[in-house]
Amino acid sequence: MDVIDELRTYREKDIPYSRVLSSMCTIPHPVAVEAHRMFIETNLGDPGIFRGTVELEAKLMKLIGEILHCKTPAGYICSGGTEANIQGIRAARNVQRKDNPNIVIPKTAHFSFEKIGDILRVEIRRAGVDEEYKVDVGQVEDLMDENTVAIVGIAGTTELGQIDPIVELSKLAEERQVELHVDAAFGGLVIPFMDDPYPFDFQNKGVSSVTIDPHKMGMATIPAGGIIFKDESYLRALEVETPYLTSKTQCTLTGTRPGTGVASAYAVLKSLGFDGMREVVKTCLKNTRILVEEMRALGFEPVIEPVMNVVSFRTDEAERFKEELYRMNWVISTIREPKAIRFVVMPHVTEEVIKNFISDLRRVLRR
Ligand code: 0PR
Repeated sequence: MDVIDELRTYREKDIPYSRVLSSMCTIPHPVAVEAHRMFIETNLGDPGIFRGTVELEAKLMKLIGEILHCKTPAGYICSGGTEANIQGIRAARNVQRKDNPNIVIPKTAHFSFEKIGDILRVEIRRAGVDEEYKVDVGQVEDLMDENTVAIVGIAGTTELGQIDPIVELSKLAEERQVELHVDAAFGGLVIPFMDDPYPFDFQNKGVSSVTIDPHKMGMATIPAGGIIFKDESYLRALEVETPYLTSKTQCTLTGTRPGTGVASAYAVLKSLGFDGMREVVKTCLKNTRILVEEMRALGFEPVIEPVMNVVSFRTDEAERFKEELYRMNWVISTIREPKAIRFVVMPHVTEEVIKNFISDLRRVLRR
């Protein structure tokens, strides 16, 4: 058997996206695939060699800066939201210079913050949420002290797609002179393309950094996460010297770093344009409504009325549903609090996929 045939046998065991209702990743846009191929051997870890790719990344940063209302964006494309969050908090820690640093995050934050506490030796304090699962700003304030270096807000929580009150968090960050990191890994490429978007970004003066991942709703190829700071000074706080490279310093977490994410993210944003992105988001939101209607007809209620294309439905039998559906080759997920089954209505989750899923869910319910 030739090695490609061998690879194929393994790849065929993977579940196709048309059966995956729990992923924040999706089938990359065709233009992203083409861009990825063109940049497949690029390494932004040695920028003096790949100077065209470096230029393209700078252009992409400007474009993302435009989306996030930032005139002086400074950042880069990284391995994903986890690395972006690490770098956001690392920069905050380094610019604030406090002896026993702590950060205050919402209870609903992504598990990447667990890793951050461990790697950065920053104490993680968790604030509770209100009845709509938005962080309670009063609790954030109560948890802050003289060693707090940053507070965190989420624009599109992993489990419910909720948006924290970033406007209030920003005022608090300004008042207390700490950094505000916004985790918009998912929502960063959804909210700006919605009607009447919530101001979650650098429009708020207190926002220091934003995580925004093209490999989620940006339909770029994996890996393509994004960390954007409000200005260069935060990148400088991450710098190390690189004695034998074409550059003198490096502020990224990884050394060798693919240019494919830069090219694929740029290709999608540029070829679809903001209008094209609005269409993609509109379709995902429409399909989310269809899913909610179908689920309501089966007796399921969403935990919150969906804000974006993430929706969870309360049920005490979440684990059973997840397992039985997985046996039927459907992938859904469950959340921590309350007991619920969770869906992410990505571009690959079409109306037809939803209809197929609902008909199989009916079979599970009849058992
Ligand atoms: N911040 C938020 C708000 C996230 O939702 C995620 C990932 C991250 C940060 C971390 O991003 P990376 O995974 O890119 O480092 N949220 C999804 C999750 O953990 C990621 C995911 C993607 C999960 C595809 C499953 C999957 O099939 O649920």
